[in-house]
Amino acid sequence: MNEKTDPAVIEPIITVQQHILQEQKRFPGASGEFSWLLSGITMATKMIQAKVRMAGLTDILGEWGTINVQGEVQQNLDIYSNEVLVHCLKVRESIGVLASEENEQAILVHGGSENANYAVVFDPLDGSSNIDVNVSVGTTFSILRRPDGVSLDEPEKWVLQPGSVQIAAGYVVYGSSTILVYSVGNGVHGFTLDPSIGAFILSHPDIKMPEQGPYYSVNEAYRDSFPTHYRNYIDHLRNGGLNHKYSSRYIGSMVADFHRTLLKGGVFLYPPTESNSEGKLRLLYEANPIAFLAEQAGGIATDGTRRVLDIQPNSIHQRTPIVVGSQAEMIEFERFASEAR
Ligand code: AHM
Ligand code: MG
Repeated sequence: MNEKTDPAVIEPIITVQQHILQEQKRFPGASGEFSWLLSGITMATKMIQAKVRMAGLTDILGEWGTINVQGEVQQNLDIYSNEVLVHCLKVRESIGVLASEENEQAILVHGGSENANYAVVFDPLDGSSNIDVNVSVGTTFSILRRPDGVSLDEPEKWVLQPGSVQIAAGYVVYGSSTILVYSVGNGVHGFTLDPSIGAFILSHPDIKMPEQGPYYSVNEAYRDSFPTHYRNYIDHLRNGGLNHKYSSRYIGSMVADFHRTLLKGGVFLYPPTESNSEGKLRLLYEANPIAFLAEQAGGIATDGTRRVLDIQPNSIHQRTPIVVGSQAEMIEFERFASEAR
């Protein structure tokens, strides 16, 4: 006979809100404002995932890019995701500046409020060219504090800070499930959205990147235009130079490629190429969040010569090459890079 479960016994769960409230005790004086800020991100990403899950249906029904009943043009998912994030974040008193991949300039919000002490920088829908074919996409975000002495009417200065001063960073991957991964500089924690209750539940506490992994991840179509030491490094991994012969995985959605690298170990690269010496990925809202998470999980992230988090940005949409991954692969990469110097 099957054992009956006691209906009065509820399995303990930790929601992301509970977790954030706990974590913010690390910020003296934050008194709830930080958890309120992050709840803007969780709210927005729940709305984005709901739309992402409907992408195929809205295509079939022909509503995409057409005029809706209110006479408004239906927006594509990139723009929708951006607007949702701006909408959910601009009402948070603690946020003074928003900067997005979708907006040329940083946006000043709550311009007059002295309580506005944080800037949020984000890529609302990374990898969105994959949407049409049902491949994972994601949202990345980085949170910075207003630097001392910078006024409310200098929004660029709020965000042009090196990644090492991020006070929090994370991403949401809209994959086979929706997972939020974040860090406030106290380890990396992952939460899976339970769609039946609409809450992100702690599913991956204190993630540590394996010391070494099975995969390298790079767009090999550009191989011939990578610098020689990148080509040699990839050959080395493939040929068993680092204890085993590597397999490759490349989705073309940075968030998904990084998420796999975080959980399984290995290395993800977006190198410089002959035509793009700075690679493709953006420093502030793509490279910095994943570099922060990688380091918090015991990994390493470089631009090929220096720590990603030490780069002083000059412009909001600046690009950077990136190599990020587990200790073993990154130490080996550094050996190849230093021999090339
Ligand atoms: P996007 O922000 O326009 O979506 O571009 C970034 C994406 C990343 O998710 C991914 O790592 C990269 O572009 C893939 O680029 P490529 O097709 O050159 O390999
Ligand atoms: Mg992007």
